[in-house]
Amino acid sequence: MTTVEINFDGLIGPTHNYAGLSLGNVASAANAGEVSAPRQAALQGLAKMKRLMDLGIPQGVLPPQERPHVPVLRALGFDGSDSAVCAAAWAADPALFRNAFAASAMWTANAATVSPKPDTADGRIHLTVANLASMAHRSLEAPETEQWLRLAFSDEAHFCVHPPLRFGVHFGDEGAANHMRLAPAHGAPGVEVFVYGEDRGGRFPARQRRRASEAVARLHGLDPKRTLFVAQSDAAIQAGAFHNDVVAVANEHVLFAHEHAFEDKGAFYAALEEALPGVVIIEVPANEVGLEDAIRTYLFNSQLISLPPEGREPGSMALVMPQECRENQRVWSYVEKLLAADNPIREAIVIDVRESMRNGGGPACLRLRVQADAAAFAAIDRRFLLDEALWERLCRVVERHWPERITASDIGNPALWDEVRAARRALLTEMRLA
Ligand code: SUG
Repeated sequence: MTTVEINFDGLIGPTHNYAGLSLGNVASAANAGEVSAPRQAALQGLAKMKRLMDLGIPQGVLPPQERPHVPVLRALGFDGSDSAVCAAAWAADPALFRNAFAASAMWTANAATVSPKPDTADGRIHLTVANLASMAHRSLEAPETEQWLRLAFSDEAHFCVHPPLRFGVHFGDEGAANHMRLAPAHGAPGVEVFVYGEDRGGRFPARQRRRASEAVARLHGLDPKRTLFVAQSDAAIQAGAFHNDVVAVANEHVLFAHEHAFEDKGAFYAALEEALPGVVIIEVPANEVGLEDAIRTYLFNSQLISLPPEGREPGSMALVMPQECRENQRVWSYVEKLLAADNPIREAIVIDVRESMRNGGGPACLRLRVQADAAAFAAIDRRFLLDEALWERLCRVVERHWPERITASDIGNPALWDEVRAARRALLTEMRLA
């Protein structure tokens, strides 16, 4: 077995709701207060995992985190039983409680930054847990994320898991969503591209600090000659591209990016071409797909994947894209043109992750990529790897335990708190993680 790429998707948790918590994420703001469908959301996510598994691509899964996050509420002075803590927090500060209720750990592209063996000085796979300091609800995720990653990747002969960066927003780090790796093949040495934002006083904040990216590159022992730090364009951030993966995606030697993704694209493309001769840069012109359409449809938040060679031209890739792309005439015309042109992207696989999309999370947000050779693959804790049987069992747990819908006022309902806690417990038991 050569080096494979495993997608670790976050299983969408039973508290999935629309609370409008993310400034700069236009979908989250637009849908604030709407009724969510957690059961359907989780089944959509599971269907996406199955679709990739059926293509022969290894698939992993990370469980939802404990929400409501009772420990953080206790640490803020609410006490009593778990239910009493929640009731007191909801009564005193509903906005705080909504932050402690978010299911946002589903977007595992923000769980960590991952550098595979061929890029690191010690030849191990390095993972740095993202601190997600910029948004209150997301800043709660790091400790449990670290716990799961340490369990899944516990074999120190192959993996090195780093804790989240300190210094809060000063070193704001949002993980793989602002990181791209380009290489001739998954198993070959690659160029790691860290995309950061610079606050220019606009209405929306930049979330990824350059210093954070530099720290991650140091911790992973990356070769400076094959490491690029690139500023995200402020125009993209202000249009609602709060992470780079909303306007660009890379796979092997292919970069697929919007014309306005980067502040100085000329310098970036030149540096990339020098570091990786043979790189294919597919730039989508703004007059064909404007930033607004790109952000509404999440074309660039597609998963760009290498397809197994059976029955295909070698080196064929596919974009696993949200159905919102199919529904937008301008974007779909572009996709049809792209598929007909001479480049490695041969297929568009259209999927439905509408519930996640309505919070600004597309297919690529829902997965963390880990590239592993045969020995590292064998060393991953099997409980986090999906096969047909586990997939079936997870679907049954979701169907049985996940709430059908959550309204804005349900978030303060004690019966719902009990229901979602029991749902997560049932899932952890099924995954043998309880
Ligand atoms: O951080 N949405 C997430 C979406 C993350 C998407 N991830 C990537 N682009 N990789 C965020 O803004 C909304 C939650 C709410 O409003 O209820 C939210 O957290």
